[in-house]
Amino acid sequence: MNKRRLLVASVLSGLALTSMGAMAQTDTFKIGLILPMTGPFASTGKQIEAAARLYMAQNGSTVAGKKVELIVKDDTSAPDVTKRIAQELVVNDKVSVLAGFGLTPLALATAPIATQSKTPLVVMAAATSSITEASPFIVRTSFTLPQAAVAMADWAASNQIKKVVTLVSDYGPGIDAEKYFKDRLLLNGGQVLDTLRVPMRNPDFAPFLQKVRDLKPDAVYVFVPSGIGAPLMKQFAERGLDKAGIKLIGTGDITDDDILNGMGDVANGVVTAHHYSASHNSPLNKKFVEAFGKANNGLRPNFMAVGGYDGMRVIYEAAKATKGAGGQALLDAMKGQIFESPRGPMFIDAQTRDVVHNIYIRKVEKVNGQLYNQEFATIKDVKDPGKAK
Ligand code: VNL
Repeated sequence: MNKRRLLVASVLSGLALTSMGAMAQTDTFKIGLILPMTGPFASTGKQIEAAARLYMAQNGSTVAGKKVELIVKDDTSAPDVTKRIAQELVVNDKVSVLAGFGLTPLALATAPIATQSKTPLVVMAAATSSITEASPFIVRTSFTLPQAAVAMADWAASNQIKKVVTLVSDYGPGIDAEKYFKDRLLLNGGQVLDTLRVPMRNPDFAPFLQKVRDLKPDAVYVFVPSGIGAPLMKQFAERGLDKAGIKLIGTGDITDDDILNGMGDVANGVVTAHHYSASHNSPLNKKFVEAFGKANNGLRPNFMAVGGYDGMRVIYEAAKATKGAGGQALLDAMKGQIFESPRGPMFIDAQTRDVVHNIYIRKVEKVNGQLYNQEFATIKDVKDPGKAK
């Protein structure tokens, strides 16, 4: 008798467990957010996580009747770690979406996981043009380097900057930044005196900046990833390039809002092209910057934060449309989304799954004693030039 009772009890509790398990699965919508939270690119992780949490605080933690669970993991910016974490999130946690991806190599390493498991992968930071072609399940809410580079080359050529030396981080986004700037400047009748590439990790800019000084260009055009702009800027001044009349221009990654205010006078007047400035003049952005600061000890959101915030928007709206279903349906509901971002108008091109948005030309200026990228010209609805074949 006892035996029978035990058996019934265990069958019942087993049933309870499975139905609870099933419930947990269908009643939650899991987002795996993989970011560099430690190491030289930790500011990117910090900004994106803060933005994702802000989006959830403002838009509720349920979507399509399901509880949204954000699982944040630190990949330490090592591609093999990103890939392993993604695999675990898909297999063990059964996430509906993989998101984050602070650097190009991290996104590229993980692309096969998205394809094999048919899991939408939202790139919130990495910006090499080709990333979206690495998997049909990749959607991007950050930007692409060619978008910013072409705009910068057009501005330079029409502003008496004819002779330029390029100086970029030696990996995907840097190569894009160099190529698209150079080709466009040449097309505009300008000259590129040299193309310098610095190591991506722990770069020593001094010998490269000395070379720039010796070549006496009108300007040096720079790409370094978010968080690395400050030492570059410091050495630019220390080597006396500003005194020698050499201008500093680049993509907005060098005047990153996360660290811009600490760069001091050397940053003042630097002109860059990018899709987001914390001082973008719109009611939506003012609200975003204020709420972000309030929730994060006064921290200023940078372009990484906006990529994370908009990425969450794309995920939430897609989940609403599919009533929480994942896979191909969720991916399809991400394509073609059009909305107002803190950066301005933006949409996800349904063909390329890449972001289309305005690129702004900005100049660093002091506003109420603080350095900001002040937008003064707009190139509207820019598609990724890397795909306009
Ligand atoms: C990348 C591009 C990374 C732009 C960045 O900062 C950036 C990338 C970490 O694609 O690796 O500003």
